[in-house]
Amino acid sequence: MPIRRLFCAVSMMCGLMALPAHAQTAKASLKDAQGKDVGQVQLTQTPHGVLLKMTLKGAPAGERAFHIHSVGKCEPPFTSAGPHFNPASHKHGMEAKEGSHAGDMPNLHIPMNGDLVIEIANPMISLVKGQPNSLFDADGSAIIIHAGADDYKTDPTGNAGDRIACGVVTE
Ligand SMILES: [Cu+2]
Repeated sequence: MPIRRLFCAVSMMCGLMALPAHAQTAKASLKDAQGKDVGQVQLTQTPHGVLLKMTLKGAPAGERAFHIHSVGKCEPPFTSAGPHFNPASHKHGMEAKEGSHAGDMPNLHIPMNGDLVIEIANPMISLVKGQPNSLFDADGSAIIIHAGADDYKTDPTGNAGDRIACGVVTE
């Protein structure tokens, strides 16, 4: 359609026009192994991946790994959530040449009072069902916080230690 093409050429509106009327969203409620609420994550689909906004309250202070894992099941000690979300079968870690997993994200630095709000864009994941990198695949997905920091290179775990909080990604 030539008119639309011309519109695209002269205006940023072209990309916006391709978006659905309502941006797709998802959420996850994080709980620790005792079932205590630790925080909430809001996920919003963008044209360039997914924006995650996480609000932690009373979380354990320290430097901690923050990942998306491949199974939407959070039964303590949260091994039920499976390995990192990795639909492209890459190696772990943003420092790995053959990396990284779609579920790899930067470490959290939780302050002494345990309260933290962060926003992070993950360009490697999608909320759109049917996409190869969709969090809503057959077995779902979960967001995990670990006891230790991710070293950004040890395959496949980042040497991040135990899983201390988990939240299933839901619509
Ligand atoms: Cu993890």
